[in-house]
Amino acid sequence: MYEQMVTARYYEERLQEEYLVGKQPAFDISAGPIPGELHLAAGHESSGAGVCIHLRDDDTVTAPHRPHHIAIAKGVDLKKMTAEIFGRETGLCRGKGGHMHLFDPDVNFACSGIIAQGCPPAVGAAMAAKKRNTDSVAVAFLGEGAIDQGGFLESLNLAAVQDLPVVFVIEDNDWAISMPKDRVTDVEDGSRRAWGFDMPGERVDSDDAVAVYEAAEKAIMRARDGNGPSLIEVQVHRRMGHFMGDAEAYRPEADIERAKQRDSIERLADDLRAHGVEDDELDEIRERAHERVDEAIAWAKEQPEPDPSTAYENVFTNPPAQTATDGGANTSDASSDGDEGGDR
Ligand SMILES: Cc1ncc(C[n+]2csc(CCOP(=O)(O)OP(=O)(O)O)c2C)c(N)n1
Ligand SMILES: [Mg+2]
Repeated sequence: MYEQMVTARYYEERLQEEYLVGKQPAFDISAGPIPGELHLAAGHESSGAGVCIHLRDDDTVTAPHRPHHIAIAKGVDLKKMTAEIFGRETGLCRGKGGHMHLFDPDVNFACSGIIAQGCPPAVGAAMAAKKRNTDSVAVAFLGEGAIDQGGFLESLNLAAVQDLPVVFVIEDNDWAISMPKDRVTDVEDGSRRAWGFDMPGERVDSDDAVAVYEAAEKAIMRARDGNGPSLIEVQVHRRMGHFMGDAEAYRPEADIERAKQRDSIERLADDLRAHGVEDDELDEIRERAHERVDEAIAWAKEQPEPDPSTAYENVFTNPPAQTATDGGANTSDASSDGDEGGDR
């Protein structure tokens, strides 16, 4: 878990550096090697690592718009994921998805920029696992800002009524962009949403990866043993802005400070030391993680950019008339074009 967490933290530190290249002095979001939005998950690492350590490749994970720590812990190929974030041809989605739309069928991982969107597909994956008589499970991660979405609540209901092997994990970082949690819900403990669906709900109230590990173990074993769904809420902290470039004028300074002080990585390191792990060993893990990240980023930056002529392959839209290759008469469904990679 420590290795996954330090990998995720360092990965994002490196992405942050790469992201800022070419974007300043006036912040130009479309410039540089990583154009578009970038939502960093520094401060969320305990949830990804503490949950995914219990999962196998054949288990499904869906994640929201802040996905890197979860993708890394689920075992998504770091090189292909990085190439995707840099918009390269060899990326997980041929550079068309970017950082919010990673999709890796090898380890059954997907994420989306639409909040709570991962819940129905996770329930679908759980239903498929049950119908196939396997003991695979599905886990849907979402932010506390998404717990009033219909997709989430309907997913809880279907999962409960059909006893499906799915676990919902709410990452509560107290903020939904600039909106504090207490302005959108009177329910302080999001795991209580489970009560209305007669399923177990548990909140991990601290940045303690070991406590997440224990709560997730119970929920995932329950799902794997055929005993139905559970809901977990994990308190995490957003160490950064909502996205890169967010000046956070809405956020009290003390809240930013608090987020930085409650570091689940430091806490886990302290726990490990208390259990006899030497500093040398922790250094070694960190070095190995840094090497892996640096290698993935260097590899991704050398990858080719996609050929512009492939822009409308494998997407659910047609080219605008003036750019259509058939002279503007294209009325076909572009999603059926381009057989290569069509399974993605
Ligand atoms: C259905 C939908 N509505 C609105 C948005 C815009 N949006 C993007 S992130 C976000 C807040 C998400 O907050 P939370 O779920 O707590 O996740 P966090 O960013 O804190 O990790 C919103 C409203 C969206 N992506 N999808
Ligand atoms: Mg949030």
